[in-house]
Amino acid sequence: MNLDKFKRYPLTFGPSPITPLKRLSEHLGGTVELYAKREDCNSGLAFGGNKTRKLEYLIPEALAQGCDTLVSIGGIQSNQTRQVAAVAAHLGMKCVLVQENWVNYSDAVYDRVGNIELSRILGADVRLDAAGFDIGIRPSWEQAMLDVKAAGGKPFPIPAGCSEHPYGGLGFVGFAEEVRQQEKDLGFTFDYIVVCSVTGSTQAGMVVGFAADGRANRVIGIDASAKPEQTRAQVLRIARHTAEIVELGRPISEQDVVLDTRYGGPEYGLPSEGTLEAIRLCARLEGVLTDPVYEGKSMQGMIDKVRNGEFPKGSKVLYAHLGGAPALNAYSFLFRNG
Ligand code: 5PA
Repeated sequence: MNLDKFKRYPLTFGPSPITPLKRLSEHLGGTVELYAKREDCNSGLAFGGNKTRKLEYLIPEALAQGCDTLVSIGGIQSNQTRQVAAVAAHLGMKCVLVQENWVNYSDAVYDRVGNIELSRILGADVRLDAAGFDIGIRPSWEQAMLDVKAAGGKPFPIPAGCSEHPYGGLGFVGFAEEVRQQEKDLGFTFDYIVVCSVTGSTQAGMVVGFAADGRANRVIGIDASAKPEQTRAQVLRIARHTAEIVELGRPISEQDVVLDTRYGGPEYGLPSEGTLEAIRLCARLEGVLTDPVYEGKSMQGMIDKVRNGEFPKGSKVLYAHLGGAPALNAYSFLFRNG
């Protein structure tokens, strides 16, 4: 496998820390050891998160092409768009963000606080669009690109979650390489890696990265799209493409992609009671915040799997904390009583 041949523009602090989730592990019976890799605090650029790691491999392309405007897309409380806005500011570039109506939720200030507030403060041109949830390529995003060109700018398109970009999977191939290094210092290896999946390139990159040491199917994706067939197909497609460009040396098969579909409901962006319980439990036992759209669902999935005995006794499980806490403000009604 060869990841080093790709240029990487540093936007993160370096390797993100791995910390034990001791009290949560004990609370769940102590039969499984839980750890978290903290992508949620991987950068000083507007709190970072999984997109910041992905963008490290996209930005060299934007610079090489002489682009002056990053154009991206997401829901109103998208973490992706907030991270793109921060990276654009950091690089002295402009930023246009299409924010669609992906979520059937409307706290009074849903389109004012949290991620979208931060993107506006970061100077992005934020455009609200009425279109609903879809992880594919959107007309509104293509229109934004045409607008930048018409105004004499040079846009660099960054698709939803960076996922459809040919280099979208590279960042999380790097995540696996980083984990292998950290395992040497820790003196043990992880049996499972739990990751939230929506647009797919986070899990796809991990599948390829961990395939290099035989752990592809130990990456347990937890679907948060509530459209799992689409997400699964996208993970598989991106993993296959990424495996080819990093020269993994073996094809990625259907069996390499594990996606648990039990926790994505009731819909994308809306938490179930179980998700809210998991958010509170992790916060109160560990002081670690997760959000109702993504990480709360993967936290719920991990906790539920431990409770059901789905991880063999003695397993060491690594929870990939991908960020997302800035969206919590937009869901204040759900937490009005804690
Ligand atoms: C997101 C995505 P993938 O999209 O790579 O599958 O990652 C899922 C994910 N956790 C997990 C957090 C905190 C995320 O933000 N967010 C999107 C966004 O617009 O923010 C791409 C959907």
